[in-house]
Amino acid sequence: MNPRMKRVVKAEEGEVYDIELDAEILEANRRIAEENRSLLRRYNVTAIDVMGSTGTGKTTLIAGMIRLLKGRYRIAVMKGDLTTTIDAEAISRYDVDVVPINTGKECHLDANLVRKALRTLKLEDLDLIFIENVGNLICPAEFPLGSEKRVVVVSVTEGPYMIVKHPFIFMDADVIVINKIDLAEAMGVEVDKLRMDAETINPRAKVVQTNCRSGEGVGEVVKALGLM
Ligand SMILES: Nc1nc2c(ncn2[C@@H]2O[C@H](COP(=O)(O)OP(=O)(O)OP(=O)(O)O)[C@@H](O)[C@H]2O)c(=O)[nH]1
Ligand SMILES: [Mg+2]
Repeated sequence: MNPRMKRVVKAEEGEVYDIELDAEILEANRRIAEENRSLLRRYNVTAIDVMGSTGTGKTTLIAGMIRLLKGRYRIAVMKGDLTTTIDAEAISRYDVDVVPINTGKECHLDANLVRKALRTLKLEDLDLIFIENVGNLICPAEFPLGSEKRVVVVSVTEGPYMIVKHPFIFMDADVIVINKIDLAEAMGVEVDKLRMDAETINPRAKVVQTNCRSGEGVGEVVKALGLM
C-alpha cells in the first residue's frame, strides 16, 4: 500500500444521519411493497424494475423491450424522475400508458409512490409494467417497490469500476445489463471484466451485453426476464 495512504475513516452505524435510513421507514416501505406485489399478482400483472445510474440507457432499453413485446403483452411504464417528464413523453410515443412519477428531491422511487401510480392504471387491462427508477445506483437498492424482477443497467461510459463500487444494487438484480458495448473500445473499458465483476458479485443474475441504441442484445434481456 502507498505509505501516503492513511487509514480509512469509517462511519459508525447511525453516524451519518442523512444516509443512515430509519429502520421504521424501510419497514413501512417493505410493507407497502408487499401490498403492491399482492395487488399486481391478483391482476396477473408482472412488474419489472429498471435501475441504474443516470444515462446508462434505461429508457432506451425499455423502448427496445416494448418494441419486441408489444404484440405479446399489454404494457405500461412508470418513470421516476426528480422533476421532469422527458422520458415519460419519449416512451409514450410507443403507444403505451406511461405514468411519470416526480420525486422532487428524492434519489429513488418508493413503494408508496408506486402504489399511488398503480391507482392511475387499469390493471385489468395490463400484463406487464416496466418501472424506470430515478438514475442512481445507491438509493433505489434499499426500496423494494413490489415488482417481480429487477434489472440493473450499467454502461461502459461510466468506466470500469461501477459494479465493484456499487455491489448492493447488483446483488439483488435478476438481470444485469452491460450497455453501450459499441463504445467499449473508445472508453478503454473491458466488457469481459465488467461481466466478471457482475458474475462474482451476483452469481444468480443473468448478465447480458447490449447496444440498446442498435437493439443488439435486447432480445436476450427479454429472454433473461422470462418474457419471451
Ligand atoms: N452509443 C450508445 N448510446 C446509447 C446506448 N444506449 C443508450 N444510449 C444513449 O445514451 C443516452 C442516455 O440514454 P437513456 O436511455 O436516456 O438513459 P437513461 O438511463 O434512461 O437516463 P436517465 O433516465 O436520465 O437516468 C441517450 O443519448 C441514448 O441514445 C448504447 O447502447 N450505445
Ligand atoms: Mg431514462
